Amino acid sequence: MKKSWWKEGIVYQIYPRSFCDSNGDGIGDLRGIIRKLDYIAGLGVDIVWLNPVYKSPNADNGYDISDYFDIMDEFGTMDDWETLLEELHSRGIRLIMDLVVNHTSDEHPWFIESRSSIDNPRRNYYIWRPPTDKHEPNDWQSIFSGPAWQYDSNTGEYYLHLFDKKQPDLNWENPSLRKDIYAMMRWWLDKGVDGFRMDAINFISKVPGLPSVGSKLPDADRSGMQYYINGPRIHEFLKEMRTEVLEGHDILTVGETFGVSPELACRYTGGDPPEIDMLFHFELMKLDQKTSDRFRYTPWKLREMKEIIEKWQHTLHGRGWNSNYLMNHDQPRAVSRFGNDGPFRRESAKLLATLTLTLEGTPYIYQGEEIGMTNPRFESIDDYRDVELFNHYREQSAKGVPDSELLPGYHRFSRDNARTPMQWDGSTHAGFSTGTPWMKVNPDYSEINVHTELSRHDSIYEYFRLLIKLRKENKTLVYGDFTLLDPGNPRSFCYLRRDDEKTFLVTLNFSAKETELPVQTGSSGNSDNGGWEIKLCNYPESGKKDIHSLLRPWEARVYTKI
Ligand code: TEU
Ligand code: CA
Repeated sequence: MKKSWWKEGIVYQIYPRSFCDSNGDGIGDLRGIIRKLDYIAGLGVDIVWLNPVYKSPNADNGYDISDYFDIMDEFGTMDDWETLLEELHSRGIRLIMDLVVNHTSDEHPWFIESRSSIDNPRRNYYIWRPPTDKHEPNDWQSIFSGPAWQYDSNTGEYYLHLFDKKQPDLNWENPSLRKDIYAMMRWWLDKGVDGFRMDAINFISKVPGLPSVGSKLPDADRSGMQYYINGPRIHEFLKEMRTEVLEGHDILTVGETFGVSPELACRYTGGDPPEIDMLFHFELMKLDQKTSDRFRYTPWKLREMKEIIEKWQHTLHGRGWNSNYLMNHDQPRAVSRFGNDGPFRRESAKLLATLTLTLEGTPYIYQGEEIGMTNPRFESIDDYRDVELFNHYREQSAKGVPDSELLPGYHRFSRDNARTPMQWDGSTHAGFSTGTPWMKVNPDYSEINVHTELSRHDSIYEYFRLLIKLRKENKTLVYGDFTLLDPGNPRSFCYLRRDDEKTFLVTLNFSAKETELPVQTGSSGNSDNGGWEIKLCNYPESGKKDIHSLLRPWEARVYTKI
């Protein structure tokens, strides 16, 4: 297997709007990030991924770009961005930028021209269709609720928007559009960026003719997704991007790809060179969300989580490359979702970190994960900020669904769960801003914040640091193979990571009950430890001398074979 820095590296994701506000306007910014670089570097991460910082009217917090070549006013200037890049590089940290090229803002000059007349040269930069029987051209549904088409009275046609109506989809069938996108990517590479996280990248090729779903399919399939996910020309476009832009650059590319199987992931990430280096799949994110209703909870079992992880670890081993994440800016807080944000918050936050950082594939840590931040439970819809939620709310309340029925779903699944301001200390607004934050701080900030965390010798932050160090010092944890132990066990998740040199054993108790280990690792007071030496444990007495045969509630341990 080919080795590389982006396989061995660890990524820290920053959502700039919510990270740190340097000038008191309530919005996080680039200067704020620069202030916190030693904090980030202290974790031992090597790569920072920034969510979009380009000019944007912020219908979807920067995922609606109006100028690819400039920085959003609220976040600062291009000079600030250059300083950030320099300061990261001087600490040995690389920077990857979000690349949003499935759509732009409707305020992008291309779209303004495109909508101006049917024969404008930019008309075909977007996807326009005349009405069908005075209605939408087809029955596709927007990912953010409602039809995926918006009527424009100026020319009497509809344009396609898979996301909000302020995010018109670009027409990748048009070679001039592709040329302009590639030129923009080269421009950022010339500025020194170290890679791209490609937003919704497997949505860019739509099935020609844009067929309607029709009424035959069951409800879950009515979105039209089957006509644009991994569409007919996706591999061709990515290969073209590789030749036109990426070739000759030593960078990291990661695709955000909803609806990809492990086999397909091998096709995307397995070539030489690969189409994209790695991708984010959504199978774990669907564990507790199995219906087409984004805000409906479905119970999940640990066994299912183990099956998914095992399948991805096995299928991609030697044939592609994984990326591992338990949350990001679109997902609930991992500790509230997969852990225990009550009495075992600290233990379970560390346990989840152990999982992310001991699998094959590149690990991604999202801001606040390293201090165990939790989902807020806002009591009023007005406290939320996300366009996805508001569009859903508008649709549902128009149908007469009361707030009290909608709030539990929002508490659990709103993307704003991950977007509340970073909790730096116990002062007003958690030290995020001296002004009024753009979104309320989670009320638990007086207990959960960086300052309190760093003052403890057993902090979650420190545990992340130790795990990262362990991974860096042991390439077995990066490249080794994966064997699941005791797959049917409903409470524990245990596995081996192995190569020619070393074997690691990871044991995770995903429950508040004591659980037996599937492997003989010796017991308290017993010198026969089965040849296992403990390297890391999320309980204070680190277990070095005292090796229990039972895993305590939410206990995580990493052993190595001696
Ligand atoms: O997300 C794309 C996407 O399809 C999902 O993550 C979707 O947001 C999720 O299933 C919830 O419905 C990306 C970005 O990560 C997201 O923040 C943007 O809003 C979206 O693209 C549009 O650019
Ligand atoms: Ca600010």
